[in-house]
Parts: sequence; C-alpha cells; structure tokens
Amino acid sequence: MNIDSIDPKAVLDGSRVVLARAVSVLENDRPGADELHAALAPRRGRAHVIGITGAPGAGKSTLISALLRELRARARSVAVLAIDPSSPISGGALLGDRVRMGEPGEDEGVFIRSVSSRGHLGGLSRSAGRIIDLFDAAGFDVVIVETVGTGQSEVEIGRFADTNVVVCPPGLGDEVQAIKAGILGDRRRSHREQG
Ligand SMILES: Nc1nc2c(ncn2[C@@H]2O[C@H](COP(=O)(O)OP(=O)(O)OP(=O)(O)O)[C@@H](O)[C@H]2O)c(=O)[nH]1
Ligand SMILES: [Mg+2]
Repeated sequence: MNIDSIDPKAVLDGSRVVLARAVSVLENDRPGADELHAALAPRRGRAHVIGITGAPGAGKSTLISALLRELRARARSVAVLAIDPSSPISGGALLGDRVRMGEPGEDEGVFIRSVSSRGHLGGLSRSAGRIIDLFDAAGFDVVIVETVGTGQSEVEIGRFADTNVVVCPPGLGDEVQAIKAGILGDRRRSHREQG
C-alpha cells in the first residue's frame, strides 16, 4: 500500500489525522497530490477565506489568536494556514506563528497548520492555494491564512482570499501609501471568485 495515499472521503468526513496527512501530501507535492486535489473539487467554494498579511512582527499571529477566539465564540469552525519564512541559507524554518497562536487544545472546531515558504516569493508557499482548497473542502466555515512577513510586492494572497487584511504597525507611511499599487493599494479579484 502506498502510505501517502489519502482517502478523500475521510478528509470530507472530518478526520483530523487524515487531514493532517493530506496537508503534508499537498505541501510536499507527493504522489497522489494532484488526484487528491481533484477529488476534493466538488466540495470547494463554501469557506470564507481571510488573508492576514503585513510586515514581519506587525502582529498578524496575535490578531489571528483574537480572531480565533471571536469566531469560536460565534460557533464557526476555523482552519489556519500560517506560512513562515524559510532560510535561504539552511533551508530550514522556525514555525513560530504556531507558537504565538497558542494551542487549540481539544477544540475540534480549530485546525492550525504552519508550513514553510521554502523560498517561494509572493508571501505564500507554492502549495498554499491547494491547502486552502483542502481546508475549504473539509468543511471549515472560515480559513485564515497568515502570509510570511511581507514587503510592498508580496500580494499573492490577494488572489486567494475573500477578505484581505493588512496589519500595519502604527507610524509608518501616509495616505499616499494607501493609493499606491502594492500591498495596500492593489485590488484584485481572487482566483476563487474567478472560479
Ligand atoms: N504593543 C503591541 N504589541 C503587539 C501587538 N500585536 C502584537 N504585538 C507583539 O508583537 C510581537 C510580534 O507579534 P506577532 O503577532 O507574532 O507578529 P507577526 O506579524 O505574526 O510576526 P511574524 O509572523 O514573525 O511576521 C509579539 O511580541 C506580540 O506580542 C499590539 O497590538 N501592540
Ligand atoms: Mg506570525
């Protein structure tokens, strides 16, 4: 038996263990990743995807912790995909977002996964879109995506999220910042809206 093979039905039935394995398959583009993604297609398109982006240390993970508490108080199930930067030198990543968000404990309505950007530019990882689709198909009401700490040009999340939040530390820039192109000014239709 191929240990990487994932039963899409088990993902749709809400098995956390299978969901965690499915994320790994997509993240590492293992054999079966394309088939898994395709099998989940009919169940996609229901979750509300929130992208949280902004400069390193701006407070993205802290805001997500607060959003998690608020959404759970409203009985919404939430999956979080946090992208942490990988080192161009060692290739490794400290998955620190997960630490800052705290442990969801036994809460079945929360699923948090940190992955590394693996050198992908744009603020996400190469597999992020597929993992968002996976969480959507698995039935979460809300999918929150934390980008790596971004600069002006890392606007890829705008293509995937229904709602985009840019966390800005106080005291930077002026109103011209908001109308320039780039992370604050760009308005894009998401991939998901385009189908
Ligand atoms: N004073 C103040 N500190 C904050 C606020 N939000 C977050 N912090 C602190 O700022 C530090 C970084 O916060 P994070 O939430 O980890 O920031 P982040 O944007 O997720 O950081 P990266 O993922 O590393 O880019 C932590 O020590 C937080 O406690 C805030 O509103 N005010
Ligand atoms: Mg963070």
